[in-house]
Amino acid sequence: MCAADYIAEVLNQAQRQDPDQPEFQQAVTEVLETLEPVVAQQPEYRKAKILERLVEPERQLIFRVPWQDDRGAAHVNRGYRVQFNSALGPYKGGLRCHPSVNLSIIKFFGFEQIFKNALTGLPLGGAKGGSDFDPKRKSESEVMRFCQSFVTELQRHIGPDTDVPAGDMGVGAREIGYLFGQYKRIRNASEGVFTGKGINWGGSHVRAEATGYGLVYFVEHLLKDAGKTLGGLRGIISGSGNVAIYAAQKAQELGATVIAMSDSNGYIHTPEGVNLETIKRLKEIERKPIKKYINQHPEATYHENCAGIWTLAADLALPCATQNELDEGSAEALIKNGVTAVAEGANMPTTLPAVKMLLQAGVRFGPGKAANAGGVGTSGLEMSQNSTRLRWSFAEVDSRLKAIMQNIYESATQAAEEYGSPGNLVAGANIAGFVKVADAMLDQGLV
Ligand code: NDP
Ligand code: 2IT
Repeated sequence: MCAADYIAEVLNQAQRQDPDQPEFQQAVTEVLETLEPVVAQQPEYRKAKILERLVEPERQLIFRVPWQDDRGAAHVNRGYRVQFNSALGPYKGGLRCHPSVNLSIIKFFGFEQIFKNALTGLPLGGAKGGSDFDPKRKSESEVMRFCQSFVTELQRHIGPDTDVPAGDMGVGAREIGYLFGQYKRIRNASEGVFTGKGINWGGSHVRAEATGYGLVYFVEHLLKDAGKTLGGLRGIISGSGNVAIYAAQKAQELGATVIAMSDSNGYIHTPEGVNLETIKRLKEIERKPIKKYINQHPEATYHENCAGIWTLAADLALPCATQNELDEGSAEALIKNGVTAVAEGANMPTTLPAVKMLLQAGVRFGPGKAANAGGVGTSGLEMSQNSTRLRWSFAEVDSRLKAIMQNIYESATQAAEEYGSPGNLVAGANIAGFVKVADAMLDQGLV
C-alpha cells in the first residue's frame, strides 16, 4: 500500500472511531495529509504503527466538577484532561474554560499540542484540558470555588514530572492562582505543577506576554523572507485576550499599526492604531465588551459580527481568538485586499480550505503550531526555572523566547524544503514536529 493510501486508512479509522468529533478529525486530517513524504521515506514508522498510536490519546480523563454559586445553589460542570503523548517529556498544555468545550475540542487541542511542543525543542509531551464552565458573569468567589473543585479531582493526575497544565481561553493568571493554591493545599507540595504562575510565587517573566510576543517574532521571520519588516504595516488582530493583546503590543512596538481588534461580539476599527491601555483596562481588569472602547475613543468605530474584521484592508492578519474563525470568505477578502502575511496566534483559527487558498495565493502563512508556540515554549522555561529554584530576568527569558521562535521558523522552513514543499510552513511545521515525536516513540518501544 502506498503512503497516501496508508494515511487515508488511518484517517478513515479515526473517523470511524470518533465520528462525532469534528474538530479532532479536522486537526488530525490537517497533520496527517502533510506527512505522506515522511511516511514514504521511513517504513519503520508504518511498521511500528506510529500514526495509529499518535491519534489515540495515552489517557483521557473526564470528571464531575460540582461547585456552589454565591446564592448557595449547586452547579455541576464537566472537567477534561486529555494526556495525549508523553514521548518527549511530561504532558504539557493549557486548560480552556468556555461553554463550547467538549471532548472533540480538547482532543484537537491535545493533538496539536504534541507537535507544537516538539517544535519548541524542549522536552515536553502534549496534553490539553478544561471545562464547559463559563467564567463570564461569575463573581471572584464563584470562579475560585470552581477552580478549587476542578483541581480537587485533577490533582491526582498531574505533577511537575507527570503533567503540567497552564492557561488558555478563559483561564488566565487569576485562575492559575486558585488552581495552584488548592493543589498546594491538598498535596502539601509547592512545586512547578502549573505554568503561568504569578511572578512572586514561581512564575516566569514574559510568560504573560509570550504567546503574543512569540507570534510577532515569528512574523518578523516570515516578513524577512518576503523582503519586508513590520515598520509601517497595517495589522488586524482578532480577539482581545491574552494572545491578542500582547501580539498587538509587540507589533506596535516594532512599528506596525494595529487598526482593528475584536471580541466574541464584534470588532473595533481605528485606522490610527488601537490604544492598548484602553483595551487592557477593558479586557484584563474590567472584563467588559470591546464595544465600550468607542466611549473613550470616538475616532474608532464599532461593528457587530467579529468575522467582519477580515474584510478590512491590511498587510498583516493575526487571528488570535478561536478555532475556525477565518473561513474561505474571509481568506478571499484578505487576498483581494493584498494581505502579505497571515499568522495564527490562536489554535486552528483558519479552516482547512482557507489555509489552502492563502497558500495558493502566495500569502506568507504561519500555522499556529509554529507561530503560537512561544507561549508553551516560555512555559517550558518556567518549568526549568522552577526545577532549579531560580528566576531569570525579563531580558533573559525574552532572548530565549526569540531564539525558540527563530529555531521553530528555521526547522519548519528546512523540513518544508527537504520534503518537497518549499515555503509551505504548514507542511514544514507538521513534519518537523512529527519526526521528533515519531523517533522518540520508536526509541521507546511499543508503549
Ligand atoms: P482569552 O480568554 O484571554 O481571550 C480570548 C479572546 O477571544 C477574547 O477576546 C474573546 O472575546 C475572543 N473570542 C472568543 N471567541 C471569539 C470569536 N468567535 N470571535 C472573535 N473573538 C472571540 O484567550 P487567549 O488569548 O489565551 O487564547 C486565544 C487563542 O489563542 C485560543 O485559540 C487559544 O487556544 C490560543 N492560544 C493561547 C495560548 C496562551 O498561552 N494563552 C498559547 C497558544 C495559543 P470575549 O472577551 O468576548 O470572550
Ligand atoms: O495552546 C497553547 O499552547 C497554550 N494554551 C499554552 C500551553 C502551555 O502549557 O503553556
